Amino acid sequence: MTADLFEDMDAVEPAQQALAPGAVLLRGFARGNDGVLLAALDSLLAAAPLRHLVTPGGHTMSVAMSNCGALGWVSDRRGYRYTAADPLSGRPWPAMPAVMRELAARAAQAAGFGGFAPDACLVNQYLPGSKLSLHQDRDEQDFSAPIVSLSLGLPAVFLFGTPERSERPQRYRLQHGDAVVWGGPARLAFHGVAPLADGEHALLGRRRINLTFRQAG
Ligand code: MD3
Ligand code: FE
Repeated sequence: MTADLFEDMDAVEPAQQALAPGAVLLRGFARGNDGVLLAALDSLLAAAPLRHLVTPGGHTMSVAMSNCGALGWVSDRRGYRYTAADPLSGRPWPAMPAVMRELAARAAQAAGFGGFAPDACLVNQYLPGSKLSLHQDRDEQDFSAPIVSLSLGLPAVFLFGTPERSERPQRYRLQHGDAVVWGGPARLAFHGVAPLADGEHALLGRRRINLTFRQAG
């Protein structure tokens, strides 16, 4: 009886955890929509396949990336930027599926950021061993909008620092269905992902997908 009541409350309002001022973790926020999300993801990746981008320094990233929405984030020897067309195909990035846009807006709302209207969603795929070095996200026009991330598949250790690179980052385990909203003083924090541990996820197999929603333009 009591257990049922608490399950119902979780479904309506998932647990919120403040990681830092402006950074809110919504555990399991997208879990109930994972099937729809993965179907939408499959069709967008068929139009804009995952690929390993090269950094301006000439390193090939271990994370494979694609995008949907009006703008997509790309990197090459010339630098980092947002583009309206996929450089692989020359065509516009696939439209952002409504389920993704709406989940991102609802997560932002739950964290206190009303009116979030992302125009870019970066898709990151991690296989065992893939990692993302500490960095800031600063290629967007307006840092007053938050960034929303959704994690799917294998769990990852997320490294969360401060706007000063020198500060030692905190570590958080991000799991299937978790949403995190990064706004206000957290918006320019250094962050990264530790090398993905091997494992098997019931829906995604041996990989982790992270979606980051941005107001880029
Ligand atoms: C904190 N992605 O795509 S998501 C990225 O798990 C990126 O794939 C990671 O960092 C991933 O740029 C982390 C969490 C995240 C995203 C953006 C942030 C945390 C952030 C922007 C500012 C501060
Ligand atoms: Fe980032």
